[in-house]
Amino acid sequence: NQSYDVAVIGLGAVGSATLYQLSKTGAKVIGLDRFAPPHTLGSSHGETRITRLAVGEGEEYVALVKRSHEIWAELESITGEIIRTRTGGLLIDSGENPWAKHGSEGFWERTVRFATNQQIEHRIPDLEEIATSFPAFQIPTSGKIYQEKEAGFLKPELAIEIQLDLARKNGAEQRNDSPVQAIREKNDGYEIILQNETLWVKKVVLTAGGWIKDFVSSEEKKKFKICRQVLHWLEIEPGFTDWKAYPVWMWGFGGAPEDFIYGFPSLDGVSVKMASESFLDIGHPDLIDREVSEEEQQEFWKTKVQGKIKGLKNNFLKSTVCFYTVTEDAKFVIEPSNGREDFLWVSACSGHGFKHSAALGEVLANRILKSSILIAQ
Ligand code: PYC
Repeated sequence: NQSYDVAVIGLGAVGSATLYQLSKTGAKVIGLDRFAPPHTLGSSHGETRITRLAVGEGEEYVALVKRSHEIWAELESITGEIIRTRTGGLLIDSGENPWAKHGSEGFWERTVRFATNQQIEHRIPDLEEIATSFPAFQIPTSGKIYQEKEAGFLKPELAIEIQLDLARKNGAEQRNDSPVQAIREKNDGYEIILQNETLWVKKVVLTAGGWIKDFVSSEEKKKFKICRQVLHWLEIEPGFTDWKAYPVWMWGFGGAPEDFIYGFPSLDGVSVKMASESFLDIGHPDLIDREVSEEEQQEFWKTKVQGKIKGLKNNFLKSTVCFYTVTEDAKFVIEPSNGREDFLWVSACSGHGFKHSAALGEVLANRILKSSILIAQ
């Protein structure tokens, strides 16, 4: 059997970051993925992800996103590629109803509070100013706006690819198309059962996204909802506004978690990417419908675009499906498996994880390397 110090299972946002960080330490590491990352079947594809510093989901996440920005800057200087683009960001609350998840009640207020506490540069612009600068947003007079300077977007596929490339250059092994059949606990390590091979590893970091459900107990499975998400690229109405100059934006407009839209500046001058969120539990990533029907697009147009966003045509140039793995409180899960610190499982970024992933990889790499076999339950 081949043997390694650490196996990282699942090479998406957090797994690729963990493999990269481990590879810098000289440990003998292997990364495994059921597909060939960066791929379009998980939670980290679709061109862009928002990054913002005042993380309304929890003040404890602010340090993680700040550290991630530093790591991406390091990766950019190593490779000459651009992972993060600072566009500024708007968080709009229609003020008609408290809105949920991005979300939970008071998300806008928490964002402002965390920005103030953490000295994050921000302003509360008035509606007239935003109507002049960004006329696409049809914000009701009850609306309120938070504006953050450091917000912007990340290129998720590029970030994953760079971290995996660098990890391999540092000596990490990477196996694509290698679904793990089972992980068997031994006294001094783990057997990782692949289709035609068994690996022996001292430690495991399981970063399999929604596929974590294949490896945890039935009780633990219940913690995770698998929620299908659809990303749309809508054609720009020529001459209305300069969509390339827009910030990233998030907008809550009602009392349900789905009463939420977000979007990006146009990258190509032809289309704008925007999306909503769904919290319906599909059960397992393998059960997700990957097709997007015209009916679904028209429903999105009617309920999420019409009356809210101007300067876009009812013409969907592209729609793609990804998913969130979601916990009840939208907090991340990092847990020793069976009480063993030498097997960490990590999941459920609940739709707000990508911006934290580089730093999470660093945290996980440090923690797994320091771990000894058993901790008291
Ligand atoms: O975490 O910034 C975020 C986000 C926006 C929309 C979905 N996730």
